[in-house]
Amino acid sequence: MMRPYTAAHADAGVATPRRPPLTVAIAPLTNAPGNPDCPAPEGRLAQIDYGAAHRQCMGDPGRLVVGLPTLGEPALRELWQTPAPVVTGWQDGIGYGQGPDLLFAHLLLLDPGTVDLADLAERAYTQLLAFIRARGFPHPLRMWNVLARVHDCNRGLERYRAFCVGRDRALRLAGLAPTRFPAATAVGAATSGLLVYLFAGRTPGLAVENPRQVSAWRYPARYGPRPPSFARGLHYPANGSGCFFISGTASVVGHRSLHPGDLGRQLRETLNNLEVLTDAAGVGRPSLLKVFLRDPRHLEQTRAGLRHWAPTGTPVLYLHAQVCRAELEIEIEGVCARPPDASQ
Ligand code: 3EB
Repeated sequence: MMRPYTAAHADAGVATPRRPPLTVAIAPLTNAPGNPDCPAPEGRLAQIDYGAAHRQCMGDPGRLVVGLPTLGEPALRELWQTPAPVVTGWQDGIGYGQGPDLLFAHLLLLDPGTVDLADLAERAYTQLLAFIRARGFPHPLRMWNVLARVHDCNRGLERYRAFCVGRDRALRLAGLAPTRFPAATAVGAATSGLLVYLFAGRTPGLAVENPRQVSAWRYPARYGPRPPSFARGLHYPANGSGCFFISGTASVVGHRSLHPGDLGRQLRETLNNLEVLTDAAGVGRPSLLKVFLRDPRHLEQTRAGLRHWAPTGTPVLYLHAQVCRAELEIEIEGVCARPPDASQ
């Protein structure tokens, strides 16, 4: 039942031996590693489960429960595997799994709403960036941000926009130029807490921007005092054990949201954006997709629309989440992989 997809990229001119590739798969919640009945395999870099509330698992630092409900049956989880042994541990509230080429790390901060979310986001990012640097993986490649009450007000600013202020401060203080920003997703959850988790690398990735979209870090000030600091997509070649990370992608053209409130049109625009981005990156169709829906009633319509676009058998994980612009109904992220044969 588990459908692994291999993420491998041609790594021209690299003298070091190619490692076996990274794989990312989604699997049913049952009969999968992480079940009490089924111990974690050697090379499990990260296991991301979805549930009602965020939860770090003290006994298993490589496992994270993200407080977003999955839509449809059966409940699914995400598994990231590297063939080499993975070291896991805890440090100052950060849980991690470390493979040879990638570091997985997660941090969950209390977010009572009395603290400025800009300050909280800056703290989370500063802590995570210092941690990955100290472990020898200084390059943030792919980051997920899950916020509570994303559209509520934080000192006169929408909370998502306050989050962007703090994230941008921390990334810039860490000396990261915008061209080195990671691929990212930022969504709202019904559960409390600020959850940030990531993959980081020993070497930098290569950011790819979307020709149909203004780079998020160049958004005009009408979307908030500091723009969202992320790249639309990012290549990470790493000895053949890499992939292309696709950021959360929505019905944004230029910098504007198109088709407010219209799921069908937003889905088509989003798929168009994904198509143009993967073309620009020189990769094929994503081999794994994650869909964030503001309204769970849109599940069947979205499924039907995606069937025509994603190759048959592409694993798709549907999650109930708030997209960070209030007028957007849907956001889609993904990972692009190539079978190892195709990358030689
Ligand atoms: C957009 O294109 C839609 O703030 O990290 C997508 C992916 C979006 C990531 C983020 C925001 C973020 O602007 C929103």
